[in-house]
Amino acid sequence: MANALVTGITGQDGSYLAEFLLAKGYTVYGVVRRASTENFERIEHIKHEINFLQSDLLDQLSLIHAVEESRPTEVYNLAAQSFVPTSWVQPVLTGEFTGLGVTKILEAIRLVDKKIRFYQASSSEMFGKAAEVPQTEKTPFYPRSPYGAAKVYGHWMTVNYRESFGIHAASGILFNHESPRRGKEFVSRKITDAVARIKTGKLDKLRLGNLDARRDWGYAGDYVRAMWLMLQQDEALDYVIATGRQHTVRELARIAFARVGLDYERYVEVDPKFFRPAEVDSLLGDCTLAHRNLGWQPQVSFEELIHMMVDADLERHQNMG
Ligand code: NDP
Ligand code: GDR
Repeated sequence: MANALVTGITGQDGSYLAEFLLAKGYTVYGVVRRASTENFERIEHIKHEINFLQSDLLDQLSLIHAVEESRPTEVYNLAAQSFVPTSWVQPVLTGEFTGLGVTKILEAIRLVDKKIRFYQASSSEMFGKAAEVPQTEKTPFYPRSPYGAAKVYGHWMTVNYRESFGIHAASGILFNHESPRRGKEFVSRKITDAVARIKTGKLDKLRLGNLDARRDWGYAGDYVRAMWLMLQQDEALDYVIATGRQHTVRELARIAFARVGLDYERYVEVDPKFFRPAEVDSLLGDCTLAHRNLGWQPQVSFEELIHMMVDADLERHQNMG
């Protein structure tokens, strides 16, 4: 059966993709970087089924070794410094992980075996100050953060290795996707975790930034299926993956608080500390191409997603006592 190599396997998407690939019968190899404390919370339940390889996006040789050792038919590059605000604090490091890291993996593939199929985790943040609504594969990029700019570079390198060396390299332009495994600094999880803490008497107020920002939010479990589908096609292309529906942060908060019978207006406060130097006000994706070519469409609605996240956080906080 096929081998798959996944970078970013300890992250939200990596954990869902690993589950998905294992269920399909793949032998899964996961790139992990050494930490003083093991960071396997999201993959605890499947870690005995994964072959871990120590490597880092900053370290070219370790990536070549990872590809040589795993002999994959498919490589999924999910690793990145993925939190937009941190990219203003550490712009150079973000460029090295999120941008140049892509080239390092592509080089490893080119050296070891050009027949390996490659998936790059591109992002709707590349559209930034969006030139049109909704955004498609043809919408020009206008990134608004060092993170977005680094993703644009990684995206174009993926296209270039496809066109220059004939590598089956696909770039998934994924819009925001969330789950109970989302990092707690991202707005959806920050809200659902706070709802659970407020409900269990551990927190009084929730401080947020721009409540009017609009995003096209989907469920991570649906989105990893799209990644895999892209690598099963005869021709590698770029695909927008989105729900085609948009909500504000305010609506997200309202639905999350309402799930436990609370009114968000009593608990949410705006704190300018969370405003960004340049905001991406509005993103909305059009996934017609993915629907047509991949037969992909999202299965979990926005409300179901937020309810799922609130329920999981509430259960966790109740069990913690
Ligand atoms: P997470 O932040 O949850 O996970 C990021 C992963 O990257 C972690 O496993 C992390 O490892 C790893 N990583 C970071 N730096 C390095 C490095 N130098 N070397 C090796 N591994 C590293 O992100 P998500 O799962 O949410 O996202 C997956 C990918 O998809 C990212 O590239 C993200 O930018 C992109 N994306 C995400 C979207 C979303 O809405 N979730 C939308 C569009 C794109 P560690 O555990 O050691 O920190
Ligand atoms: P984003 O996700 O920047 O879109 O990037 P995030 O959840 O951080 O922000 C979404 C929107 O919410 C607004 N916002 C807040 N955001 C955070 N984190 N904390 C707050 O308190 C807060 N208040 C309001 C933000 O200003 C923003 O407009 C995510 C990441 O997963 C990227 O890696 C990925 O590429 C994109 O989604 C698509």
